[in-house]
Amino acid sequence: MKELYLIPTPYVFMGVQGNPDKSPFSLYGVPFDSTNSFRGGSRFAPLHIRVASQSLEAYSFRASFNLETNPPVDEGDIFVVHGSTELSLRNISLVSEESFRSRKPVFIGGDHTITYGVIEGALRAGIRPCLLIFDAHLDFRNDYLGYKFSHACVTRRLSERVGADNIVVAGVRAADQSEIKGAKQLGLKYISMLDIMRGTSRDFVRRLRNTLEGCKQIYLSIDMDVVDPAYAPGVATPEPEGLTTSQLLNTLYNIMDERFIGMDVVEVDPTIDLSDITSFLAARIIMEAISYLHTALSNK
Ligand SMILES: [Mn+2]
Repeated sequence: MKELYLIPTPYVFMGVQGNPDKSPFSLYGVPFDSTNSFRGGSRFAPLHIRVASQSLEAYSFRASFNLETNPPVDEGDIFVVHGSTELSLRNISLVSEESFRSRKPVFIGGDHTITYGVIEGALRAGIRPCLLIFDAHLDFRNDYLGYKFSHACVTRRLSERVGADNIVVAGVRAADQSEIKGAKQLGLKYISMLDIMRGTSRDFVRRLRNTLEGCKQIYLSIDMDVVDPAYAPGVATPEPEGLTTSQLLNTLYNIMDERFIGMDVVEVDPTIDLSDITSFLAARIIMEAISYLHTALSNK
């Protein structure tokens, strides 16, 4: 059924197609950027990230795992309707619902609003996950310029579906006072960049682990703007003073376990990127995260 909403792409992730009987991971491009508040272009990210992934070595030093021995299945791009958030979210949720029933899906955005469609699908598949969101922005406004499905409101919309207290946002350094007030009122958990910088990397990992302790299933959403613009300049809305590449990968390696059911990487904008730096980093993050999960699943 989900094939109806998927378009095969000329490039597959890493250049090798996975075997669905062997790999539990499925990849989907989601080239949707209509809700961007500042500048659009993330619709081109799935293509650029796939191309970048083909030149990266598949071996993860942290996980001691070579993803080329068992690559994810690249199922193509979800059919989105530019200009219609409603129809696009519907298609995303149809694909994600079916995928969550038997696979661990990985979505390549697109702007951050796609996560809402993904989680709609998860809920329909009977999954009610905790959400771990890496993002420079709290994205907790009720609306942005009157629009409720702006990418600047995605955490708020998600909180209405899974409960604010089931969400933790890490790396936050951009929010207005009303968002912080709302987050405190509704019990949204967040770890600011200032908190991260004031402690050690172990403190950060410990805090995330404690926050996620009661979660049976966890969905990971990485907005690439959580990374410092020095490492990830090609994002729609960059914010200075972010995580380094190593901080992000070390943290993921230390927290990802068998409870992680899927993930997305969003907000890369290749039209303003330099030498595809941000696409290469996004590809590396996806490869590393899948490798960490392979290790976690085999150690279970
Ligand atoms: Mn963001």
